[in-house]
Amino acid sequence: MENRLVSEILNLKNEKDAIILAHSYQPPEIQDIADQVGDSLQLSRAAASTGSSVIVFCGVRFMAETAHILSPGKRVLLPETDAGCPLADCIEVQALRSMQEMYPDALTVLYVNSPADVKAESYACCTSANALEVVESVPSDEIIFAPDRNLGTFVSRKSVKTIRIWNGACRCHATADMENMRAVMEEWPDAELLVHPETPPEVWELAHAVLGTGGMIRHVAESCSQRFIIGTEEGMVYRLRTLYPEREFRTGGNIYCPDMKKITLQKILDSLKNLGPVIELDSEIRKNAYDAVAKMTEITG
Ligand code: CIZ
Repeated sequence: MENRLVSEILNLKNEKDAIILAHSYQPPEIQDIADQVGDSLQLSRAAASTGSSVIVFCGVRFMAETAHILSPGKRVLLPETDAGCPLADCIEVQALRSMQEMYPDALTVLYVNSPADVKAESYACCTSANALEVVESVPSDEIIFAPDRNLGTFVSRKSVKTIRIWNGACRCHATADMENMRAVMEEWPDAELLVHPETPPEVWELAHAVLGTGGMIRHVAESCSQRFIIGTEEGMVYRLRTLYPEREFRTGGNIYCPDMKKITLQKILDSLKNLGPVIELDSEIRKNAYDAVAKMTEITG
């Protein structure tokens, strides 16, 4: 059944001039059929640079929106419209505007895990990998950082700027199971614990390094350790095992995102057949959101 679906998807993909992009938090069978697996920004850049006219984005809505923001001439499909992100849903335009009125001298730095219309109200976007660099580079000593409070706290501990932090969080990272993490560490005392900055500060204190998914991949490449405990969404463990089959990886903290698992092989096939559901944005919102993403690229290269 799975083999039949996979060959139908691969045939249709060529027929429809499509490329399949999958986030590292996607289930194994989706990562296996993707043309590229990566973090949200990497994938959006891949969408912009590909010669294919159709992008099947296997991730959650804000990621597919970012791909559309960077490549408006292409058809970006999100195979499951209901694949959302509770962190992105923690913020909306009116509420951000109220905070901006409270701090009129602050510039807004917005984590890419946010809706397109809120990106459009921001000065610059950032990812978990470049948040500190973006905050340090924007021309203001006062910053509104949104929507993730843990990433905001992580940045504020390293920056001398005044950071006004939005009180949002990723439901699955913010509730990382510390007991499970400690138990796995006890079972693998020689392992390095790598955790995501969306986890709370008490988790960082246990960790060898606090990194986004791209940073975790680079860290493993440079480390001499054989074993790693991964404190981010469990899909990342499959990604790391694929990249480094000679090393050992386990999840720590039971971090599982139900939205990331809403995309299935059947939904990808249906999406290719129907060339939908398509991501569409108001053109003014898309343009202003593009400016905020472009500002990040200007800063970080
Ligand atoms: O933006 C991304 O890709 C996410 C959700 C995590 C990361 O650290 O790359």
